[in-house]
Amino acid sequence: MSITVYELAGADGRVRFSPHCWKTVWSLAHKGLDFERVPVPFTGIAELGFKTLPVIRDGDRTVADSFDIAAYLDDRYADRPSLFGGEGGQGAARFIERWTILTVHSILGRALLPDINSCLAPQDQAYFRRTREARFGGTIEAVSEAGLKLLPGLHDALAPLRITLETQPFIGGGRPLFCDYIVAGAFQWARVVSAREILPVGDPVEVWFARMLDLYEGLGRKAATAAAAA
Ligand SMILES: N[C@@H](CCC(=O)N[C@@H](CS)C(=O)NCC(=O)O)C(=O)O
Repeated sequence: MSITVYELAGADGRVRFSPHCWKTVWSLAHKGLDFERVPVPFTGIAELGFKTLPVIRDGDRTVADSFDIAAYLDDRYADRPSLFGGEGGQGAARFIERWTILTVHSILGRALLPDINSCLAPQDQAYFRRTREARFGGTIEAVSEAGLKLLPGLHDALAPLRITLETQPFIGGGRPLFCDYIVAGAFQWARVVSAREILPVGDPVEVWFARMLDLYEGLGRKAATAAAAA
């Protein structure tokens, strides 16, 4: 039976921008599982009985949170390619998750606010503006302006990732693991909502991200972008 993944979507349901949902979509593809992707607007999440997405339904099991979903999939489908490469890999992936949120999301999540807002349906825009302006303490335009000034700093902060990817094709080593999906989810978020160049062409991180987009028959690369959907 196919697994259902509920994914955050824009006004055009094909536009799937959530970094956390991308982690789950790539995880399901990594496991070689059949899955159906269901678009959900911000204001539709509560109707599902959850506060955030992604959420998966696998038969009678419902699992929320991208990291918990990956752990569930590795446990339930242990005979399929591992997402963590074992318990130590799961611990290390937790570090990568925290690092990504503190280093990458903290900047992109500010800089991209107006881009995210513009791809949402009107009722979602009102919700998004209200919740994000309360969270960041300023208008989404002002927070984004400050966030955009932090982008050069993001380039510097990516140095450990950059030098790692100079000597191995994936963060997971010779093959992609969940830790790769964690970081790639953040750059896919930017790629779907904005035409802005976040990773300079030829940078080892950009070369790795291109490799990530090509995985699973170009699953990430084929994603509808807000610009193409407009
Ligand atoms: N730790 C969670 C975070 C999930 C999360 O924050 N999802 C966002 C979308 S990227 C969400 O659903 N937000 C709903 C809201 O802000 O109302 C995970 O990894 O799944």
